[in-house]
Amino acid sequence: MTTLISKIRITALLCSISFSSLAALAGETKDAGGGGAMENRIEIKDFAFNPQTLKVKSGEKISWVNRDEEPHTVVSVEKQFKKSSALDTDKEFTITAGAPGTYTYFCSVHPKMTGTIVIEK
Ligand SMILES: [Cu+2]
Repeated sequence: MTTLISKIRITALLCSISFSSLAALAGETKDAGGGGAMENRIEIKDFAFNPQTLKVKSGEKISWVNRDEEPHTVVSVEKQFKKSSALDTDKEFTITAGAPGTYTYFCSVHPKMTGTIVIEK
């Protein structure tokens, strides 16, 4: 019984650690070290996706984060990945890069906002 409780405690501790390192990562770009899956981040700011074109390898994660006061969405033009819900300020949307190819996407609230993901093997 005591071991179970200490396991739970350790898990809770680990969770809080990974949460704080995530928070630390949020303010930085890549190169934070620590290993793990590389995260490719696209910032949505001033009604634009930045970077406009992102190259990733299949299997990597891609996250969008909205830095505008307006809600935005991420929708694949050819429905190649699940669309996001409306992202409020500082909300994130993450997908895992699938089959190699070029994926264009847009914001369904502001269809002039477009971006491209190039997935390589
Ligand atoms: Cu938008």
